Amino acid sequence: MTEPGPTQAAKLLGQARRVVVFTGAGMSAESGVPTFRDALTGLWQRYDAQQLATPAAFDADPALVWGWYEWRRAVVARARPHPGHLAVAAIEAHAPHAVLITQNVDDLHERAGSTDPLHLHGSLFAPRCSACAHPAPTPDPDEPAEGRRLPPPRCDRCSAPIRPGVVWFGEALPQPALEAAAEAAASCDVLLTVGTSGLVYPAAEIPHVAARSGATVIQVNPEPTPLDQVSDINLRGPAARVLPALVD
Ligand code: BJW
Ligand code: ZN
Repeated sequence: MTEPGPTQAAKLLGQARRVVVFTGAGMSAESGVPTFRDALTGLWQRYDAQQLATPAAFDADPALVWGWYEWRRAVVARARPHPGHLAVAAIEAHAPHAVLITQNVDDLHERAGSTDPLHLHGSLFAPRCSACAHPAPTPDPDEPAEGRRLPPPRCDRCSAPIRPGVVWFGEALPQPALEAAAEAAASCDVLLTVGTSGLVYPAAEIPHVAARSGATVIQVNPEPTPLDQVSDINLRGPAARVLPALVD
């Protein structure tokens, strides 16, 4: 028997009552947003993303970390959703019950028409005070030059530095989003995982939860990942090409 492919995946998605779509950085790659592991291009190359995305890095050098995030926010603001983002919105619209769970801190799903994605790792567009958590306005989009350190603005309540509204290593994920994601994964018929390395926990647990609960797991990724083990169908290719073929 041949390996199940896109035709089988499209059929399963088309027939499912409860669908979960779970996305990672590869989902946005073809919109020009580098993946987390490729994020350090240009002048940022001498830094390590895993070390910049930590509370310790922000405490040690807030201007370095704030500058990196402001540069990334400018990259995202210039980016546009691709046909894969539109296909995800179409899958959501077609299924009787659908939940979109994303690890991405960009807003490309929303701009493609997806409603209320669960952002497990926060957002580039929700800065808050690093001390009292009071929400802060997103600064004007005059983008910092690539590689520029930029002192963060200060909280208007307590004057502590403003931090990006993202989840750094060692920090807890937003509890309501994580609970809703785990619940959706435990009760879906089909989970479609797209463009994630499946290495960062607890988010990477989501496809495992679905598989353990008896759901069919479909993976879209050009490269093998640890999620191959729980995937019933592996579609090896880029999101912008593979996803539209699932909704034709
Ligand atoms: C394409 C493509 C194309 C390319 N089409 N595909 C269990 C075991 C071991 C460690 C831990 C564990 N549990 C927790 C940990 C520690 C840690 C962790 O997981 N570390 C691992 C590295 C080992 N986890 C945490 O610290 C988490 N917090 C926590 O556990 O807290 C405990 C706690 C509880 C209670 C109180 C207090 C604490 C937090 C994790 C937060 C992760 N945050 C980041 C940064 C967000 C902000 C930012 O963007 O800067 O989130 S890290 C980074 O990784 C980012 C991403 O969302 C996340 C996942 O990455 P993703 O999306 O998978 O991207 P990549 O780049 O890894 O992969 C891209 C993929 O796309 C590849 O597979 C490509 O092939 C593919 N691709 N082009 C389709 N065109
Ligand atoms: Zn404050």
